[in-house]
Amino acid sequence: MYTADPAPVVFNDTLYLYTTHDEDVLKNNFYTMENWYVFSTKDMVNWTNHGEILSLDDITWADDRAWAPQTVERNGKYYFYYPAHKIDGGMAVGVAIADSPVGPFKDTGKPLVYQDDWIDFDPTVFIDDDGQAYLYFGNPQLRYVLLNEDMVSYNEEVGVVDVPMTVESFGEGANGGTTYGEGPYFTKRNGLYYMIFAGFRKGYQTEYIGYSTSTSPTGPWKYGGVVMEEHEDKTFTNHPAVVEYQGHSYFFYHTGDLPDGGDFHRSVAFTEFEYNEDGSISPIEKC
Ligand code: FUB
Repeated sequence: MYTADPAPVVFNDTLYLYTTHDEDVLKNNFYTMENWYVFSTKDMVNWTNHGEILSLDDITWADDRAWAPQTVERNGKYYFYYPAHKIDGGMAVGVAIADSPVGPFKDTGKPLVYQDDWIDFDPTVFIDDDGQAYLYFGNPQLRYVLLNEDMVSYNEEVGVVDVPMTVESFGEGANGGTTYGEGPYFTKRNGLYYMIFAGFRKGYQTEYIGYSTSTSPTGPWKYGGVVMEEHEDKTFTNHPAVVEYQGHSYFFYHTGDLPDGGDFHRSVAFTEFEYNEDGSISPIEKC
C-alpha cells in the first residue's frame, strides 16, 4: 500500500505511526485519499499494520481529502486531528477520539476549525509542560489556536491566529514570500520550540523541508535552514516529523520511491539523525 504524511508518536514503550493512504486507483489523476492508517513498532524494524482507523465514511461533514493527521494523548484519551474537505466547500480540521492509540476513533461530528477558505489543513498538535495545547495548521498561511483542556474546542477569545509570514521567520521563497508551504510539525526540545515544515525554495518546483525555532510556543520564529533537500523527481510533496524513541532521534518524511511511486503514490520513510549541540539541525540525507 502507499502511505504518506507520517505522524509518529510514542505512547508508553511503543512508537505509533499515523499515516494517510494514497489509493492504488486514482480518481482524476489527483490525490485519492479516503482513510487513515496506524502502524506500530517496538524496534523500528518490525512493524504492525493496525489497519484503517478512520475513513471519510465515518465523518458526516466531510466528503474528500483525508489528508495529513496527528494524534496526541491527554488523560488516557487519544485525540486524532485530521484535515478533510467539507461537503459545503473548503478545508477544515476535525478531531476524532479513542480509548486506545489504534482506535476505534469516533469523530466529534463537526469541524473543529475552519475559516471558509482552503487554508485550514495539516494540523500539528503539541501539549506544553504547563498543560496548554497548541494546534498549528495551514497552507500557505500558518495559523494556530489554543486548544481548551477538552481538546475538542479552542479558546474563542484568542481565536484563530495568523502567524506573521516573514522571511526572517521562514526563509526567503519566491517573489518576496517565505519558503513555508504546508505540513507543519510542532515540537519542543531542551526548551526550544521547533516548527518543521514543507515548502518551496526559490527556483525549485518541488518541496523541501525547512525548520524554524522559537523560545516561545507562539513565536516569533527564526528560520533555521534546510532539513531535507527537494526530492526533485517522482513526488512534488514531502511531509516532515521528528520523534525521540529509545534514545535515538528519527526524521520521518515521504517519497515516491516504491514501485509505481509518484506524486499520488507516496511512501513513508524515516532515518536516524542527531541534533547539533546548539539544537540546530543539519541537512538530513534521504535514505
Ligand atoms: O497528502 C495530502 C497533502 O499533501 C498533505 O496534507 C500535505 O502535507 C501534502 O503532503
